[in-house]
Amino acid sequence: MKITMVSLCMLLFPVLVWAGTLRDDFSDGNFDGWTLISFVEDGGQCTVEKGKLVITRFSDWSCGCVIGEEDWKDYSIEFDATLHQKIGTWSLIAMGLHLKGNAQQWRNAWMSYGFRPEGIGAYIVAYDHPNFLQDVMKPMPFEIGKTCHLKGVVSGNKYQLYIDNELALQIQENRFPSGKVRLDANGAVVSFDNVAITGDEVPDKYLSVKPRGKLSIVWARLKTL
Ligand SMILES: [Ca+2]
Repeated sequence: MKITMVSLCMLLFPVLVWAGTLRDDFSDGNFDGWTLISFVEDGGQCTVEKGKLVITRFSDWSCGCVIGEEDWKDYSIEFDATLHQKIGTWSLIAMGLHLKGNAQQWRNAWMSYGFRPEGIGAYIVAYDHPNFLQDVMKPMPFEIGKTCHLKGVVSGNKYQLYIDNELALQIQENRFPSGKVRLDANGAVVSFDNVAITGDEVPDKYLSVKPRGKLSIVWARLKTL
């Protein structure tokens, strides 16, 4: 019977794909697993304060933390974010989806919420350095110091931005078939918390587990079975 069940599992395994969720609430005091990248070399700053990821960017270009793999296709990323201080002309909470390239030549669908010269609101930019392939805006109220819930979803060539669980904007763009994920601050001090990335290629992982935390104990027990 055991052999039958094992054979069945082996047969089904390639067919069934479970979406994984990568979570980080920064409660362990670090952003291990993420890579800090600034668009320009004069940099920005990233710290973890009171269990939140805080990205500070003193100029208009973005500074961000990147995670994931270049072959990630359909996924969503959601998080709580607060813009604490407006510094630049562009002061934004932002994220990059289907990110490829190095820090100086990024290409991605870039979604943001906050202040730009055009006004206050939600934006999606399809960006292939140095070209803006698409740039769409929706005016929306925005408040400094207020926490909002942002969600970016990519499904095939469709990119959607949700703000506080309402669909704010969407675009179709065929030029970014897959890529990593980035959290950004633009000309602002922004804190991020409760990040969850879900997708078929995304591993099931909680990044704030301390070395001697629960998961390590479970893993140790599994290995002794
Ligand atoms: Ca961590």
